[in-house]
Amino acid sequence: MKNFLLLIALTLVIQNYSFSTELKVTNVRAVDRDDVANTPVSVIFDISWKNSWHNSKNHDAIWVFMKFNGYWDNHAKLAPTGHRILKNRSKNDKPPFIEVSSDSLGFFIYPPKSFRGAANYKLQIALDTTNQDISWSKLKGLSVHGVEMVYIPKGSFTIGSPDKEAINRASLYKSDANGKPAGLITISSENEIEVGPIKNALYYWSEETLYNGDQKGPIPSNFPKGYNAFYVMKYELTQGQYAEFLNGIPDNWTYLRSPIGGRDYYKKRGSIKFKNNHYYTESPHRPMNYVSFTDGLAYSDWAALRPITELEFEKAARGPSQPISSEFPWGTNNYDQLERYVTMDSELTNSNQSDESELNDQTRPVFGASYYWVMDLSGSVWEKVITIGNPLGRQFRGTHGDGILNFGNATNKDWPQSDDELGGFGYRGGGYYDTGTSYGDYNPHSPIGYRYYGAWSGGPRYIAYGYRAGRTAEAD
Ligand SMILES: [Ca+2]
Ligand SMILES: [Ca+2]
Repeated sequence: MKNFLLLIALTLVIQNYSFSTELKVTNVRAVDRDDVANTPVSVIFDISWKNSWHNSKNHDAIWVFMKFNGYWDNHAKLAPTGHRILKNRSKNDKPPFIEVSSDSLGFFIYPPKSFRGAANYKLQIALDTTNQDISWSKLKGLSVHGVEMVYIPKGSFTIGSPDKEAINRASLYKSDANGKPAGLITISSENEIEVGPIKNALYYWSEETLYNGDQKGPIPSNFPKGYNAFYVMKYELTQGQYAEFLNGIPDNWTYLRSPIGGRDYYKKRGSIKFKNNHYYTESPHRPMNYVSFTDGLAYSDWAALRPITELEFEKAARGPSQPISSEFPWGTNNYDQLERYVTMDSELTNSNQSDESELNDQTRPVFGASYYWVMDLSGSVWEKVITIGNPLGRQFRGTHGDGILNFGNATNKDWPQSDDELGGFGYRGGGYYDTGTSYGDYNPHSPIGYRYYGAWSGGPRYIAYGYRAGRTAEAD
């Protein structure tokens, strides 16, 4: 302990960041190696977030990663072990779980079992000093970033929707020998899925290949189907997170990635501004709209995450429960109880009577929360997901970003790369277009199984289009 105190003189205090939703990372400082106490170069910071949980079904988690700002090759690698919990200010005094990813690009932290409430820890995270050059000047530019996520456990689930109406919205079903619906498909492994008008194969109605999909397959075994465990962002990507990303990439890449510039950007919920050489927003919690798919992919690569597939979207929404007709992610086929809405001043919020701390399995329809308590999968902004309805989508293998972009673009070879209708992704969940626009099949909420635009790769930046990233879990 004495040696540890001596280290204070050698520490660097780094700019504090606060993040989207209720997540805060503060008091960040780097600590030099101390050979006497056998501590490696490490980073100390406080991390706290509200409404965390770990119950018998699943848990939330923060994906934490670090950047050496000012460097092109700037993603910090973490040591596999040697991390410490310096303080636990949560009401449960059991330690949190810390799981460093096998690619060393970040870690998940989540609370101990039987936990519900505010999580608050002071951590000391060891950096990998073997496989990266760490200088004191590099540490000066260090920033720590966090993303709230939800763990979706391994297990079988059923896709599609049992109502006839959903068939005309290109929902996925089990085919009879002639391509007609003969029940629903249960995904009970990551094995290849046959697609076509073949008995027991996956199939769907399609009047427009560009929108609904090419009705072809197979969906390969290494295409992430949602059977294996994965993490998905608890909320849609926010404007605060996207501003953080823009501040973390080199100047000449911001030309490509910045949404600022369109004449109606600020009229239609856009809030990111640029001042004193810095992107910022006064509405950091607002869902990020005006995000193209290539923007979303660039964010995913930078944050060492990945896009999710439309099958993973259905798993995150419905879990293992049996689909009901026109079902929304909160488990009913109506929004009678829903208190989550976009205000006249463009914020996404819960009405005064409800607070997210009251979310439980019974109040899901109030908060619009999915089976696993993922928020806003239906409603708010449309979610861009990898489609099964196009060869560029089906070649997706679920690789993770490595933190490093190429001139502002994601570099993963298996990810689709274009917004101009070449294909590879599509839209799920419906979107909010403007104050006063009427409700419809997709506006602003769409049932889980509806996928009329499930293979439409057009529509770059727009008021109603958002993004949500994921990551494959390494433990079941
Ligand atoms: Ca949404
Ligand atoms: Ca990359």
